[in-house]
Amino acid sequence: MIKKIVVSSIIGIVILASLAVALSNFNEEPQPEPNPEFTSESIEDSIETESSIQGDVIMPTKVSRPGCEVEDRCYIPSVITVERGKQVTWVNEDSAFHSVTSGFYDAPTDLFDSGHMDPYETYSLTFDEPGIYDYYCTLHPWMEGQVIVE
Ligand SMILES: [Cu+2]
Repeated sequence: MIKKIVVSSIIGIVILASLAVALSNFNEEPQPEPNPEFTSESIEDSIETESSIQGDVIMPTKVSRPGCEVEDRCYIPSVITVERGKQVTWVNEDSAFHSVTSGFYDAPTDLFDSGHMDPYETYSLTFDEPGIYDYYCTLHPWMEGQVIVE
């Protein structure tokens, strides 16, 4: 009985597979040559999709080495102002880990901590209380930012 079921399901798979091959051949034949313009457009589209992860603050590339703090570009923007109750989303666009951690490296405030964020990971926070919220990266002490909640 079990053998029969196995055999019949194998036959079923073979039939499905040959159907799929036949169908794909059928689809392939009438298709015209790919339009080069269309192809490049769709490549552009996919690139756009990858870099269009929604974020209010970006951790750009190469901030894992000191230097970004000179022009205040470790988080972009380094200061963001939002209305109370609004959400702020950070995106790690670097290839290294980073964090969004409240306070300063030598004076953390324990209000929030993203933990280590992987490349292209996002972290979102909603700020209900007006105030000035300093934050930094636990891995790179020179990375500092600020959220101003009005
Ligand atoms: Cu960092």
